[in-house]
Amino acid sequence: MPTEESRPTDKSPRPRADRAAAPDTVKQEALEPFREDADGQLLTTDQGLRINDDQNSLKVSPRGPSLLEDFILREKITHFDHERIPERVVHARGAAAHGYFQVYKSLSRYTKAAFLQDPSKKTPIFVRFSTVAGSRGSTDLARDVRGFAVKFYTDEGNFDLVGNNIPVFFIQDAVKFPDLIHAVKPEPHREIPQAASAHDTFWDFISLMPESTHMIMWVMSDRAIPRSYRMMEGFGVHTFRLVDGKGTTRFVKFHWKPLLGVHSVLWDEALKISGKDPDFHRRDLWEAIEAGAYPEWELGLQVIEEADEHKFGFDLLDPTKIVPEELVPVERVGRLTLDRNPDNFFAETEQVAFHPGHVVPGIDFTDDPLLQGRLFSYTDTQLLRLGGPNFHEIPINRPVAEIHNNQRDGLMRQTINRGRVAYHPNTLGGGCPMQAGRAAAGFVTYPEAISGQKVRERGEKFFDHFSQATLFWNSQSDPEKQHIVQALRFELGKVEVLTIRERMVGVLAQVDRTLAGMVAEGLGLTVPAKVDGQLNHSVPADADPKKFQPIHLKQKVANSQALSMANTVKDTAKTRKVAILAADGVEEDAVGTMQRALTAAGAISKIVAPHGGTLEGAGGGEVPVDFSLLTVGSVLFDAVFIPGGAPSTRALAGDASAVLFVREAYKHCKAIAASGTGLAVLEAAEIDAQDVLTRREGVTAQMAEAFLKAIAQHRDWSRETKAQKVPA
Ligand code: HDE
Repeated sequence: MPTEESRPTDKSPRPRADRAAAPDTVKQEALEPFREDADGQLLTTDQGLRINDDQNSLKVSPRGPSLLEDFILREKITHFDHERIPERVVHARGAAAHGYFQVYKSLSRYTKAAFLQDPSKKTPIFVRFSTVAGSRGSTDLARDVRGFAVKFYTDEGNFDLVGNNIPVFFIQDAVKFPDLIHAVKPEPHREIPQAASAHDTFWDFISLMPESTHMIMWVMSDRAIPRSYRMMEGFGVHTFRLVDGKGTTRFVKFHWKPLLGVHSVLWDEALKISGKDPDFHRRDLWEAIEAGAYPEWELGLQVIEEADEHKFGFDLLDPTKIVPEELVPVERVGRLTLDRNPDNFFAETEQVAFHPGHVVPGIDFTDDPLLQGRLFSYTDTQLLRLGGPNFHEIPINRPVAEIHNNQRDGLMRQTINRGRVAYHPNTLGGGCPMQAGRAAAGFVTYPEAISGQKVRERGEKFFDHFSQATLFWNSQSDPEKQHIVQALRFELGKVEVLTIRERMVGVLAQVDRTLAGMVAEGLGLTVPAKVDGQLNHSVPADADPKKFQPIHLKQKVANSQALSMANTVKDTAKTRKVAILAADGVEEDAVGTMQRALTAAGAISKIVAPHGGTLEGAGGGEVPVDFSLLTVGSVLFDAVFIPGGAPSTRALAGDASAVLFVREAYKHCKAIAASGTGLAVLEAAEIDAQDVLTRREGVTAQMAEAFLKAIAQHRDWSRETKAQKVPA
């Protein structure tokens, strides 16, 4: 039994419930003493000595040798030499923001977690989004799963929900994680390719590990190339437990649903964005928050009674499976808002340390073997990355709840613990710090009943590797299916060893023969009747491989709407970026009317022109240019508007970069509008005016309205087959 308060003296604890709840600004206030602002200040050394000359080192005569005595030079260079810390072994590339979380109504029926009880309570949070495979400096637009890690600074301690934007994972057991990551990372002999899964070692591994197939379907879909961090879902992936005030437990899957809907770019765009703006997602998040267009997500829960644990055609402990929303609906229970950018990337985004083991009373773990492995990994990795056991004292990692324990010392210790006692039990310290009883929100592990033999095995249902991969495929719209096929053709097309490609086509045939056929065609292969040898190579020595081969279990759901982005929110053009393509002689009225309509709808418009500075308008006015054509591409925008003005559109029609700009927007199925002589630019780009929005007579409010509707649709996929013939 867990020990309740042990109190050798009459000192009484201050139960957390008795303390005033921390205000939502508490984390920002806590960070304040650590913030530094050099405005109007004099330059000093790290010791506070004011520096008179920061231009010259100390030398014997102007052309003589430097002196070891120069403590200012040495301090500066030494600090510089030590600026780098190891980047995260995975999820190295990321961007983050501050915000808050608010529950809609008390969740006491499910959990006793204090931050989920009171709808008026705003819990401060810090969220970090990331890619997995690439280095810290790699492109944001890699085809990859995105990390979606949320740190809740609750009054009961930090709760970290360290999830991804894809609800399943590649592997079922933590022991395979280093293998997976070694396979996907740049190949070790020549460190190629960066931030890409399109290479032999990744597909060699995947083709031997059928448990990855479901995840592969997601990663080959456009989910792996989001339009924005603000437009992707988040998932806790594992099944967790909720524990209520009476000690009753239920299983839970955590979801984040973006209010702007789930949207992606096309692979061709991703490749081009990687060149035009490799910081695309990072910039997008930063700019939205600076503009006050705060990104928002709803927290969703799929709650499953403990008694229902075994009623599904999959195992709840298997992280390669989803719980279809048709079987257990997602309850939307609260909202996350990001409203503040970090002040300093390194201090906050780089040094933040997440850990799935950071939980609060009312939230507990399951025996998912991937989750169990993660519980070990995250502290371990911080010890290396952040240099020692005191990383919780780095300002961004400090809980807003007080810390009192007998942990002491270590590298870079900040806390000055007072008193002579650093052990428990004690009488010299009055028994403090005391253990917290349940009433004082002491964490008590859920007493799950377990009995069994020690084995290195997995649950039987874990071996159904393909049913949900097929479910995902069946649930996609036609354009989404096409994109998956193209992604697989691209990825496997980069694989040099033929047998790997062939084996992978064989694996895909287990998901769907049409899918496999389409991929095979692109690779110049045929779908084999049967995979050569056994399907699953993740088999222990001395085991019977037959026992490890995939099984097929009957599933209740054959098609799930929630899995397709075609069914997402498409009712807003908010925060969408529109390029207004113009040159000297543009009609200011057309620009103004459209700009006002876009701004009123919360969209952002930018003037893109052949040169920077300002444009001379047709009416003699000046139109300030935001970007020259040289510095951007339509891949960085959601839509394009070409206003009239004969000299302007003549210049654009004769400018190859302007024509390419429009062609690419068309090819990527984006909303395009042209007014007045703007149609001439469409003609020069050989775009059928029927396929886009045009008005020869100039812009009206109705036209702007129709344009906004088209932007809200994200893309016009009906144009795609035709658009693929566009040379751009
Ligand atoms: Fe992680 N993962 N992971 N992971 N993970 C890390 O921790 C690990 C897994 C996820 O923005 C590391 O602090 C193992 C699943 C995110 O700082 C490391 C296994 C999911 C982030 C680590 C997994 C994730 C990480 C590297 C298999 C989705 C970035 C740096 C057992 C639910 C957090 C660090 C941030 C980071 C280990 C699998 C999500 C090495 C061993 C599944 C979002 O500890």
